[in-house]
Amino acid sequence: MEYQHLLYQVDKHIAYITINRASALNALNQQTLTELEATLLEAKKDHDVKGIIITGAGEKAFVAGADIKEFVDLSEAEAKLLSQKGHYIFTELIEQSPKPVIAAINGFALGGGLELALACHMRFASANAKLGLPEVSLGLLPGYGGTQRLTQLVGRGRALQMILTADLISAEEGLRIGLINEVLDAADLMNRVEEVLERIFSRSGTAVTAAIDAVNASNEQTRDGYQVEINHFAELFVTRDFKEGVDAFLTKRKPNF
Ligand code: CO8
Repeated sequence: MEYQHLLYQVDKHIAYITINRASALNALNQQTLTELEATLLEAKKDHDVKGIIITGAGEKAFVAGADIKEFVDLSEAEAKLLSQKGHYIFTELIEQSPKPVIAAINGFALGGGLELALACHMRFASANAKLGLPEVSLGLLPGYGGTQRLTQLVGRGRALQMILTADLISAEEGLRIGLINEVLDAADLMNRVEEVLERIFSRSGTAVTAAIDAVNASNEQTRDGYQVEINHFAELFVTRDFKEGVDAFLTKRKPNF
């Protein structure tokens, strides 16, 4: 399928979703959000896809936020609908994806762009990346989950400092405060993310999915994360992957999941 603002391709079990609006530093307009939803659904149902990388086209930006130019004429009701649409995509299709989703942050990740990265399971950044939630400088606050997910990742004090000052931080600072998993030279970014995914693919897919769900439950009010972990742990005992993993360990060979 052809997309106007996204590139989508699958290679070696990885779905690559590249936000491609270089003229607006890959800002997420409504059309891009709709296309993001479509590609995520495509990746979800494709049995060949085992993991997803989200990145931005070009060398300057991952995603420089929601498209500010589209905000001008939005009513309160329309703003709410748009925020809800973003929440649905970021929470249900990215954070709750049974397949690992990694953000390869290749430049500016601002506002809704950083919120997109925050919804991913991991964030790897190039050394030139700049991160921030500058919404209060526009008279807004983060509207795609940033107030919650940034707080969960870096703690209340640091989240409030970033959100209230609207200041941008470097990738290195992001690494220091736990927002970024690893910082890499731009030329090495994609290779490293692919390497991490390949490592995950060598593990039990069933167990990986269960682990994502159990970790997600730690931040949910409607589920007891400890109970979710206990349930998944017990369920995994009857899977083929578990029998294979234990047998491989006992017979000193590599597992074949
Ligand atoms: N929206 C629309 N256009 C953008 C955006 C954006 N977020 N960011 C950059 N652009 C456009 C610029 O307008 C410019 O277009 P043009 O050439 O037509 O004037 C082009 O991209 C290049 O940008 P600059 O010339 O500004 O490039 P610089 O290198 O000088 O600056 C910056 C780069 C610092 C990234 C600067 O572009 C910037 O500050 N951008 C805005 C960043 C921002 O404030 N992002 C947060 C937006 S708000 C948000 O994300 C809310 C999320 C919650 C949504 C809830 C839905 C209801």
